[in-house]
Parts: sequence; structure tokens; C-alpha cells
Amino acid sequence: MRPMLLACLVWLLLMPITPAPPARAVGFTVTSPLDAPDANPGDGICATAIGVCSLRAAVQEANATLGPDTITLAPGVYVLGIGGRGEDAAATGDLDVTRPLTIAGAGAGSTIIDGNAADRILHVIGPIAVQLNGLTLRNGSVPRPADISLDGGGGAIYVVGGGFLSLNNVSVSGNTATSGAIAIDDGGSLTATGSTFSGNTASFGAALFTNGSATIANTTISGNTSSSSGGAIYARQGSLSVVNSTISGNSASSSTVGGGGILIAVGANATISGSTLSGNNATNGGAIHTRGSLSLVNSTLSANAARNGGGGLYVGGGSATLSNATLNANSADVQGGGILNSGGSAIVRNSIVANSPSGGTCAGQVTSAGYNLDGAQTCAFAGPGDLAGINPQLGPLQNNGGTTMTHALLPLSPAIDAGNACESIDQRGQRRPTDGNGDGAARCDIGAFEAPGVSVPLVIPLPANAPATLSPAGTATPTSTASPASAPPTAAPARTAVPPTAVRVAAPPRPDEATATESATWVVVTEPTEAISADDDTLGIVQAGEWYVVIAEEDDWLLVASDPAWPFWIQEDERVEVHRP
Ligand SMILES: [Ca+2]
Ligand SMILES: [Ca+2]
Ligand SMILES: [Ca+2]
Repeated sequence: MRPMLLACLVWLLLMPITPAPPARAVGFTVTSPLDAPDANPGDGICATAIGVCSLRAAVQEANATLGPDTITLAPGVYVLGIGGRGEDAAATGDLDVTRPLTIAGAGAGSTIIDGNAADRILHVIGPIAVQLNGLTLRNGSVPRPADISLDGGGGAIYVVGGGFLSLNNVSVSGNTATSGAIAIDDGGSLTATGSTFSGNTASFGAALFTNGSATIANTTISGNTSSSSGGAIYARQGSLSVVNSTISGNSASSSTVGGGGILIAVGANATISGSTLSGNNATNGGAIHTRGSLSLVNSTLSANAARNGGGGLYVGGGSATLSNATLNANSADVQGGGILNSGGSAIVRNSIVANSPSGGTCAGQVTSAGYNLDGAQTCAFAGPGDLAGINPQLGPLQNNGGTTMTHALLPLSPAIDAGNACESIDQRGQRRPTDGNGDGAARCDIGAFEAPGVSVPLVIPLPANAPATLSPAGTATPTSTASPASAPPTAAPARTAVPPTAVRVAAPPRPDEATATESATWVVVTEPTEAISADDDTLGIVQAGEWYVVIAEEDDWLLVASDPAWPFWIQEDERVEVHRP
């Protein structure tokens, strides 16, 4: 016998006999909602002292096998009732997971794991993959530790040692920690899909605190509260991707920093696409506060508020680039209702910043890369194709298709076909560009929403600006104070006919004012009035001072249009003045 082989045999004979954990994957079906430990962890049998399989016993047995295991949880409420923090064998307090595991519930509405406010719920330890499907994690709680270590993180789940956590159809609600209902540490990762985070509280990042790689997709994060920064998400290091998701109604209470929706720290980078952040609030950065690297694409920031600056976006350092974003109705008590750049780089293209109730649209240096629409005059955009001081004519924040709410461009919006080199889809996932003004050329719209293409073969030549003699609108003599005959108009009469086939003008000449006003009947709006489509839908409000060519008249209604546009109806009453050739 050769010496080497002999040595091996001797080694085998001398080796102590210790059972290796089984490598095969095992499935455990939990049979009881009662919280009790396994009677004999590692024997491959999920059984408590009374012979039922509890969630805790299943986790203990799963930890004893090398392969990926699956625990099946039927509908019910599974309360973790055994106190004892700081224990990492799943015997007390949180459920410590040390080997690859899937926990499959019956749905977020029916399978609930409740932390009983005694400890966090799951502690994922080591570089393992853990997947949760179809369940709710609620009422987990981790107090602020005596030291300020991150061990105070993850009211629901704490991932340490580089683990990979994925959540599918999971609700994370009502959890409390220093950092995050979910905390990702040591470069680990989170992928959350089709999930919700609500009503969580923390000092930093009430829903998510990440030092790793986090992807949030088709997920809603709402109503979370941080006593410091990052009302929903605090990205401290690593990368954050938010896709087709909603972040709404979150708040951060720090008096100096902020990020009511998201805080992006110096060491982090974030990409937000196809998403809406609305109704979040903080001191600086009602929706987003960034000091790292931010790319905001095809996304909407709506009605967020800052107590100081940057109601939509606060740039405190690093770089922020916005492309096809719509920032609407964001407010700041001091400055920068839409955007405040206070020490970094802010570059904006193909984007709308408008309708800020306070703070103006922009403050600080906000650089245009072209084709933006500033609803006020405060962004000082100076790139090609920029528009300023005009109403973008946005619809309300609502479901316009896709997975998130958006502001549609009303048919009269000057943002339609006024962008350039946009993304290939809009926030809703609709293909872009489209020909939104019916001139035969598909061009990008400004902002996150691409108006549908229209095929109205109409081009009405008009001068770019109303003749000076037409304004101010207030010169019209009000007649509404007088007769009861001018009572408010009733509902629009049924209108069967689509607009008459109007006038296709190939390569229309651009007339001077005299030509336009002498050759056509036109109307100037003296008080705001409704624009009605051929299908009797309300398209929006036409503001005083607008003027249009009259294409057709029917009873007391006028079919009008401007350039570029398509026809719509307005009522011929005291709110308009009609001028005939
Ligand atoms: Ca056992
Ligand atoms: Ca434990
Ligand atoms: Ca278009």
C-alpha cells in the first residue's frame, strides 16, 4: 500500500465522527401559530415539545441544513412570543436565519408574522439568499442600542454579512428601529418587488436603510416617519434603484437635513425611474435630499414640501441629473419649491418644473441641458428649446395607466412635442416619442408623460403671440353682474359632430398679425373658460388672454384652435370676445 493512501486511511479512521448537516433541500410546513422552539434542532424533524411544527422550529431546522429550504406558512397570524434579544440561534427573540431559505406565505393580506414589539422579526446572518413571498411583517421593534452600532437596525429584517434578501408581495408595516424596517449592511442586497412599506418609524430611513445594493420595483412606500433623515429610504452607501414605484406621504423630522422620501448620502448613488414621489415632507428636500449621485428619469415629484428649501429636490452636494422628469406643485417655505441646489451639481433636461405654491420653481444654480419648461421664471434655464413663464397645462396626479400616478399633459399643453432626444418610453411605459400635436412629426414631450399621438390633420397658421391690441384681458366689459339671462351655462349640449374637416394647410405660411386677424374669425378669452373635446370631455381651463382661430360655430359654441393644436369647443358667452373679419 502506498504511503499516501495509507495516510488517508489512518486519517479517516482517526477522524471524529460528527454528523454533517444534510445538503439536500428540505421543505417544512408550519402546522401551528404558537411560538415555540424545536425540541431537537438538527434532527431534520420540525417539531416542538408538543409535536407541532412552529415557524421558529422550522427556521431552526432549516438552519441545520446546508441546502436551500422552503418554509410554507398557511394563512394566519404568527406572533413571535419568546423574548430574548441578542441571541443568534433563532431560539429566542428574532428568527435568525443562517442558511439559504424561502418563506412562502399565502399572501400579504392573510399570512402575518408579528414581532410583538419584542425584537426584530428576521435576522439574516451571512452571505446567504433569503426570499420572502406573500406575507406581512409587522410590529417588529429594535430599540436604539447603548452604542450607536448598526445593530439597532432592521425593525423587521436586518441583513448582515453580505446576504441577499428578496421580497415578493410582502407588506412591511408598523416596525420600529433606529435604522430601517429593513436594514442592509456589509454590502448585502435587497430586491423588493410588488411590495408595500407603510407606517414604519425610525431615526434614519424608516422603511429602508442601506449600506449595500437595493432595488425597489413596483412597490409602494407610504406613510413612514423618520425622526431624523430619510423618511422612507436612507441610502448611506452603495447603490439604490427605484423603478416603477410610489413613495408618498413620508416625512423626515431633522431640522437640518431631510429627505422626506429619500436621502442619498455622500457615498451612495441612486437611480429613480418610472416612479412618483408625492406628498413627502422634510426640512431640506421634501421628496429627495441628495449629497451623492442621483439620476431621476421619467419620474414625477408632486406636491412635496420643504420647511426650508428644495420642496421637490434638494442637492446638498454631489451631482443630480434629471431627464424627462415632471416636478409639479412642490413647495418650499424659504426657497426652491421645485429644486434647490445648495452645493452640488444639478443638470436638468426635457423636464417640467412648475406650479410651486411657494419658494419659486428653482433656487441656486440649476443648469439646463435643454428642452425644459419652467412654469415660472426662476430656474433661469438657458439651454436650447427651454420654455419659461408658461403654464404646462398638467392634469391632476392620477392613474393614467402604468404602475404609478402621473400628471397627464392636457391637450393644450405647450410641453407636447417640445422636447428632444428623450427616453424611449414615458413614466407609464408608453412608447415615445409620439406626434402629440398632429403635425405629422413625432417629437418627444417635455416631462415624464408622453401625450398620445393624434392624427388630426389640422394646421392653423397663427402668429406666435397675440396682437397687443387684444390684451389685457381685463378690458372686456363684464356683463355677468347684470341680467339673470346670463346665468351660468348648463351642461354642454350633446355634440354629435366631430370637428368639421378643417383645413389642411401644407407647409403653412406663417402670416403676420394682420393676415391672421383679417382673414379669419378669432376669439380672445377674457375670463377662464372650459375647453371641451369633440367627445364632450373637459380638456382643461383656457386662461384669460389666450386667443384662437374659430373654425366652426354651432349654436352658442365655438370650435377653436391655436398653433400648434387641434380643435376644441368653448362656449360663446361673456367670457370670450369674438372678432370677425
Ligand atoms: Ca427537530
Ligand atoms: Ca434570535
Ligand atoms: Ca410627442
